[in-house]
Formats: sequence, structure tokens, C-alpha cells
Amino acid sequence: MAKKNSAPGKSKQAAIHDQKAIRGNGGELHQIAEGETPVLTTAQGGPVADDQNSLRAGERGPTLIEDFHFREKLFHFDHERIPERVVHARGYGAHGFFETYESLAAFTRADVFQRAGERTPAFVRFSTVAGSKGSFDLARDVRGFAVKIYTQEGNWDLVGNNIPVFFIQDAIKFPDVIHSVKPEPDREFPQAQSAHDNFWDFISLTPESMHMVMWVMSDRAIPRSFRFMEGFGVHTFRFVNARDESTFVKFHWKPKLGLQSVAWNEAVKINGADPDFHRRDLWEAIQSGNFPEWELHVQLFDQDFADGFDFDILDPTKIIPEEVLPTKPVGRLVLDRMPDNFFAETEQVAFMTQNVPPGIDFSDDPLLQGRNFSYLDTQLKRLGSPNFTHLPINAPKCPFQHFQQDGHMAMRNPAGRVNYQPNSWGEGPRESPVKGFRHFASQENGPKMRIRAESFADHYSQARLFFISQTPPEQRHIVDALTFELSKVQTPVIRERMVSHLLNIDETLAKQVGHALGLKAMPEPAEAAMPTRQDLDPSPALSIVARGPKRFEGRKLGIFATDGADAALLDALTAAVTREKAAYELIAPKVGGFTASDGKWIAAHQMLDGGPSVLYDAVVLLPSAEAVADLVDVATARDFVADAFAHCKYIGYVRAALPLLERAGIADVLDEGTIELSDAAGVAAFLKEIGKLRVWPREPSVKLK
Ligand code: HDE
Repeated sequence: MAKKNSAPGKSKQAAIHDQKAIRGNGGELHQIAEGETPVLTTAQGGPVADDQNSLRAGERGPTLIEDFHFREKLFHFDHERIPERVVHARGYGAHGFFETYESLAAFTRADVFQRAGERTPAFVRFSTVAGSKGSFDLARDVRGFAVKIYTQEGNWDLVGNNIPVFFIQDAIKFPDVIHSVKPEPDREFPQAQSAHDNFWDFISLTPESMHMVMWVMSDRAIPRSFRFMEGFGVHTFRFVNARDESTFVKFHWKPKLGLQSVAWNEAVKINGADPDFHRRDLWEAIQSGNFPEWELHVQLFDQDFADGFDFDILDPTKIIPEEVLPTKPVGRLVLDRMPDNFFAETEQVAFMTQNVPPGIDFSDDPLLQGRNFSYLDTQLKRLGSPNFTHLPINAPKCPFQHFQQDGHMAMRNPAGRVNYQPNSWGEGPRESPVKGFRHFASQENGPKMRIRAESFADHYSQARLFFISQTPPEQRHIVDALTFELSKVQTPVIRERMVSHLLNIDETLAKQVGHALGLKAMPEPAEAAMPTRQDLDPSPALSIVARGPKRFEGRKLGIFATDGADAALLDALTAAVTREKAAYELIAPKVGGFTASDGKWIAAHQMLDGGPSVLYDAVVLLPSAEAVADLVDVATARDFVADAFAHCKYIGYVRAALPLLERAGIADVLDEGTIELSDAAGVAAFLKEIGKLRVWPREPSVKLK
């Protein structure tokens, strides 16, 4: 029998290390000279001779427990995981800075808002809510938008979402709403989906969630990229100035590149083609120097203004429409650096709503109050030690000193005798009534009781406001999303109960969903604590489409090319895309590349199977006539075209591609979004046109259901 390749005693790698003679005679480690390979060591620093074979008695004998290197290596591996976040487990973060536009001293004493042009380091983590850490990016879900700003007066965490309202009004309901959306406990599915009985059962029994449900069933819940979504602080907070005067404030992050979402059918396919679609997008944007940017806007108002509404500004299921109270830009957030290590930074970052600097304070929103309690608990559970603030990602970047000490993994252990105050030694920090955080002295009184205020009782008016503020395609998407989700609910009475709520929101919406679900008869409208207001003006600011960016910047064009592709057109295209500050990928039958019409070899980014059109914002078909003859029989080539068309994308094509359009079933329905490219001038016009991002007039005829 042939000898086994792992020779007894020494592996090939170990032999290589031996040749380097890095140990001195006394066993001491020599400094590693430049160019020399550093020696692998144990965590205790001991150099390792063989990392390929464990220590055993005899060539084929048992492994020995004295193999401390093996034991340490497996021990550490076995403990590599920390509990994932109970919500928002799947996330992706980046570093950057916040830049203040102007002094807001009139409203807040927060140091971060005092000086125009000042930059403060920041870290942001985007996330989905329901799915576990390894779930896919394009779930229909709320996105977390958590920002940590390392101010000179401590960390300010604005732990927000991409939706400005929430499902529940009181934090005591949080475990229930989250349990309902997570996989059902007996079967542990479905993963990262709200489309199941438990979720809709809870929602249909919780009328206060109706406004949020409208948002979650809208395109907001399937964003094209983290870079193209808004962020919201959700709750009403307070700014407090140096005179201890309070102004209510709501925080909004607005993306510089505008808002954009994908189609549901597209989202489903993206999850298969690239489950990391959102994190890859952020990674690529930052690595290529296209730093994502958001403007921080605030809505500022006082108690008198708040009293003018018939809803409560402490109710997190309500917004103040921007048309009623315009937002004011106060700074910008730029993300310009990926973490060096995902675990150390993105996984271990600990956001806490309680982290507010002097000058920013809480309102009595019962959801916010509950969150202020929850986030500290969760960090201890996840990070395992009260010293989680010692981790570099969580540590303040301003000077800090306190007398907290010891505990698991304490990394900051001050020298000296003093670990309390006051002390007689005249040492150590003391409190400062002037610089320190002063809680806003709001007047609170009233009987102690478990109660929901009357002012929180209107559950439908703003749900309706959201629906009537959407453009027709966006309204269709809400109908389709509700229909899809409720179609996955197996208990008919839950479907009907949901439709009974929709009747209180908008009758047409309810009827369309009821019809699409095949309800035999419409239910009665749900009993409502307050009638739905019919007189609210639509708020165009709530629509993604109405405020579209109208430019292709930051988007990605997929160019499908083959041997013989028109070289001049390809050059014109790639130059135009680059001028537009957009990106492109070349997709070819083989990833190696193709020979263009001028004989030049061009490397591809994707092969056809790996680069379906769902990964791109618009596509161009640049095959040669010879290649098309074969491609018409290739299912992935036909899908590439048919999907792009069905998802209302712009399609540029050369005449040679027509047989492929025909076999994809769209040659007879070409429209303003299918554009023939023949020369460089046509390319420029195409690039301008695709800034509209989607061909919405096409949608009703596509019937993508
Ligand atoms: Fe959270 N939430 N939440 N939440 N939340 C957490 O904290 C909680 C709520 C939000 O990227 C947990 O560190 C309660 C609203 C984001 O690390 C936990 C309530 C909003 C993130 C927690 C809410 C959010 C979290 C889990 C009801 C939008 C991810 C892990 C009162 C304004 C932060 C962790 C990150 C994470 C509790 C409701 C946003 C368990 C009790 C409303 C973006 O502490």
C-alpha cells in the first residue's frame, strides 16, 4: 500500500519552519527580520512546531491530552460565537464621521452641535430585524439604522430604523411582537419572514400596529441598498439648551443618493443570487471611494405645537408630516471606512438608546422609556461582561474617568489607591453640576396605574395618510404585499380579520386585497376606538417614487456582452457610466471574458449564471449576432432579459440582440424603457433616461404577481 501523505512526526509545513532556524540556543524567540515569516504561536505566546497534526501515541494511535496546543486551539474555536442579537441579528457596519452644519446652541447644549464644520467620528450598523445572523439581506423587513457618534461629551447612540413609526405603543408588548414574527417555536420556521400565521395573528389583534404595517408592506421594507434608505429616530426626543430649556425634536437621516427599493419578485430572486446583496453593496461603495452620505434633519417643535395635534407626540406610531412641519438639515454623516474586523466592530458594537450626551434628552414615549431599560441588559447578555465599554468600538473617544472596576476581562485597570470619591487624597475625578448631564426637569404627576392614554387611540388615520400618499405603483405594491403575506397565512379567519382592519384604512385597498385573496364576502370593518380621519392631506414626502433621485449616480449597470460585442459601444457605455458616478459589471457567457469586435480581450465580472439581471439597476444587451444564435436557447439568457423587463428596468440593446428579446417574450411589447443603442450619442441619452430607475408605466401590463 502507498504511504500516507501525512508522514509521521513532521509535516511538510513544519519542515519549512525548521529551515528558518528562528529559535535561539536558549529557546528564546529571535526578532523576525523583514521578509521573514512570523512564527505561529499559541495564545500564551509559545511557538508552534506543527499545526497540521495533533500529538498521538503511535502513528495510528489515540490523541494525547497533553497536546496543549491542540487543546487550546479547539477550546478557543468552541467559544468563538457570542449570542447573536435577539433582534437585528443580521447587520453590517461602517465607520465614518458626522459633520455639523451650524451651531444649534439656541436649542441644545450638546457639544456635537456647537461648531459649524466640526467632524465627529461615527459608526453605523444597518440591520434586518427578524432574521438570524446568517439570513438573507432582502427579507421584507424593517431595517435598523443605528448610529454611534463619539462626541466630546460621550457617545451618542441614535438607534433608529428606516421606518419612522413602530408596531407597538408600549415596550411591554415588544417580546410579543418579536416572538410573533420570529420562526414559530414548535417548527422553527419560517426564517426572516413575516408571511406566516403567528405574525398576522398578532398584528390583526393589535390595531395600533396598522400604521407600521402599511410601511412594512410598502417598498420601504425591501430597499435596494442601505445607501438608498432613510433613517429615523422614531421617538420624540428633547433638545435641551444651556438655559435648561427644552425643544422637542425628531431625527431624520436622508440619503444623498435618494431613495430606492426593489420589486418583491426581484427581492426573492436576489436572495438566491446574492444573499449578501446589501452588505456587498456597502462594501463595494466604500472600497471604491463612493462614500455613502446622509443628511441629518430635525423637526423642532414646542409643547404648544404638539398640543395642536389630535394625536400624541409621545405615541411612536405617529409621524409629523414634513409638509406640516418641515425638516431642517443640521449636519451630514459620511461612511468612509469598513471595519478591519467584522466581529470586533460590527458584531460587538453595543448601541444603547440611553447613550445621550448633555443637551439631548428623552421624552416620555413609553416605547423609548422601555428601550432605555432594555439595551443595557442585552449588552451584558451578549458581550458577557459589564466591561463591554472597554472594547475599542464601544469605548468613548473623549477623555473619561470613573471608579467602576474589576469584573470579567477588565482591560482598564487604573494604578493607585483611590477607587472612590469623595476621598481625602485629592485625587481622581469629581462630578460637575455645570458640565454634567442634567435631566430635563419635566413636571410629572398622576396616579400610578397601567393604562394607555386616550391620546394614543387613533390607529387608522395615519395608516390611511401613508396609503393615500403613495403613487399608483407604490399602492399596487402594498396591495400585492398584503396579498402575498396573507396568502401564506393558513388560518382563514386571520386573513379576514386583517381585511377588516384594511377597511378602516382605505376601502379600495381592502377590497383589492380581499378580492386577490379570494374572500367569498367582505368582512365588517374592525371595531375602531376612533373613526379614521378622512380629511388628512396626502404627504408626498412619504413616497419613494415621487421623490426619486432622477439620476443613475451610485447605481449599477449590468452589461451582458459576448465575443464580437461592439467595442466602440462598450467603450462609450463604460465611459458614460463612470462619468455618471455609477458602477457597471460585465456579464459574459464565461467569467474569463470575451473578445470584443476590435479583437481586444476583455475580462468579465460575472458569468451569466452568476450575474442575473436582478443584481443590476438597468441592463444593456451587447451580444454579437453569432452569439445570439446560441443564446436564444439558454434559459438563463432569456431569464436575464425577461426578469429585467418584468421588474420594470431600463433595457438598452443592440439590434443583434433582437432574437433574444423575441425568445424572452418581449419583442412585441417594447416600450419607452427598451432602448436601442446604435452610437455614442444614443448611449448618452440612455444614461440620462435610466436615471428614472424604473419604467413604472410598464408595470400594469407586466402583471407580476
Ligand atoms: Fe430595539 N433592540 N428594541 N428598537 N433595536 C435591540 O439591542 C428593544 C425598537 C433597534 O445594530 C436590542 O443590542 C425594545 C425600536 C436597532 O446593534 C434590544 C424595544 C427601534 C437595533 C432591543 C425596541 C429599535 C435594536 C437587541 C421596544 C427603532 C440594532 C440587540 C421598546 C427606533 C442595533 C441590541 C444594532 C436592537 C430592544 C424597539 C431599533 C434587545 C425592548 C422602536 C436599530 O436591546
